[in-house]
Amino acid sequence: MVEYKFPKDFWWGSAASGPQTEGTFDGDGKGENIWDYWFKEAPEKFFNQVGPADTSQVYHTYKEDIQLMKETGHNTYRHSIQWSRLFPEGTGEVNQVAVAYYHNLIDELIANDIEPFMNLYHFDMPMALQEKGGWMNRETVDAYVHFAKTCFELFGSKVKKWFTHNEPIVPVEAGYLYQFHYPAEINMAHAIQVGYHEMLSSAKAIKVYREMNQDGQIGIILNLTPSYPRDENNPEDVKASVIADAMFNRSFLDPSIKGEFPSELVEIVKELDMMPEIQEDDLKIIKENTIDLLGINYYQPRRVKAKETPVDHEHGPMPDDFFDNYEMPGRKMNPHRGWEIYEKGIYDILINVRDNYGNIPCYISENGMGVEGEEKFRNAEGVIEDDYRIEFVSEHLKYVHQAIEEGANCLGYHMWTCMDNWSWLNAYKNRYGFISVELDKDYKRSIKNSGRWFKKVSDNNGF
Ligand code: BGP
Repeated sequence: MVEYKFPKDFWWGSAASGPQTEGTFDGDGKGENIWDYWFKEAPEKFFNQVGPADTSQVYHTYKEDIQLMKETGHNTYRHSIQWSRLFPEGTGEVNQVAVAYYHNLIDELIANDIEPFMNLYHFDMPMALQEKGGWMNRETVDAYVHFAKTCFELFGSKVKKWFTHNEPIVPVEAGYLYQFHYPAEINMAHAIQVGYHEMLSSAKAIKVYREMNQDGQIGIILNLTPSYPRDENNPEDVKASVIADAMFNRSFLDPSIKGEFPSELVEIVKELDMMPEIQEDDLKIIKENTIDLLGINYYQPRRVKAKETPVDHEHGPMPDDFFDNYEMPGRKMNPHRGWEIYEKGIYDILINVRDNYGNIPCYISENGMGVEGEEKFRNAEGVIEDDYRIEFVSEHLKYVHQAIEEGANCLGYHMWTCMDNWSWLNAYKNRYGFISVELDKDYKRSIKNSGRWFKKVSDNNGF
């Protein structure tokens, strides 16, 4: 019996990105991006020294992989177009081999009744642009808009769901505050400028998309970390959680949907004297070009308490000058990734979007559980028995279902991810896929228990 039935035409599938799955760093004319470069310069930073060229090789195996997507119940799939594959230098000449590749991928998905969702930026700055400052440099916004326009021209007749960015807060915090993306700076003023340029680039790409009269939807994918205060009755804790929410969620959520940055955040940035460079018309462009569709990535909540001991950071201000993270006693953790598992967070996000963001169409664009050492769960038939992942997904889906019952406009669920893939500095450490990929066995694929389970969920439109 199907106890949790989802609305008709619900999107079932998974998400991945070009740089994490395709492999072949310089194959077929692909240019270098920041990951290819960083791995070359500092391989010791990457878990087991596995680099981005050595990932699931989907570039070569996409046809077989799409059959596996069918076997795991996908009716939709998100990928990203690698900027440095299409434009090896970030701008200039288009790589025609890449054009053919993405056409083939998209055609193969459509031929198999899997709707392609395409994202434009998934942390993969072409190195030629990074050398000129990357997102710090306003010219990168123009180069990005040109890249976006080229993608709409080339693939817009086939792809009807576009996303400007995946998790734009991540290049901000990882690249300019916490050093887990290149250029690994610690500089709050740069972080703010980078975030501003990303947001501007998103609005400008949306403007171009609408001017081209494309008949699809365009949105953005945000990783939302609902902020919970240690003590709801302590005004200082509540204030800390409001600030954390403004910094890490509303910084992109508000301008993407309401066309305006949150006033709490603007006040803080002004007090820090770190206002980004804003040109005439920028704010008008952001105001007028909001999204049609919101992708929500949800992994973990943020628990926050009032700042107790101020820290004098060597490199100037940091977000944690404004709040402390709080390790709530008894919280459930994913021991492999060190992230809290709090299933109700997904419901709280959907209800927040329903109540405070006009109930804009949205879907869960990533949710998943990274596990280290999954080989030990492989049974005699060669199948990984990842029942913990089935539990993780089903417990989250129950809350998605509840939110929909209560009126949330949630249209689908994509798990992170389809094939086990390469994940930035963590490389191949944590496995997330419905399908296992064995690097040392010539990238052999096998569907895990969770993939078989998901097929039934998709077929029944519920579970
Ligand atoms: C999200 C990213 C993905 C993926 C995932 C898992 O934030 O959009 O690209 O990496 O997180 O992250 P990790 O592999 O670091 O655990």
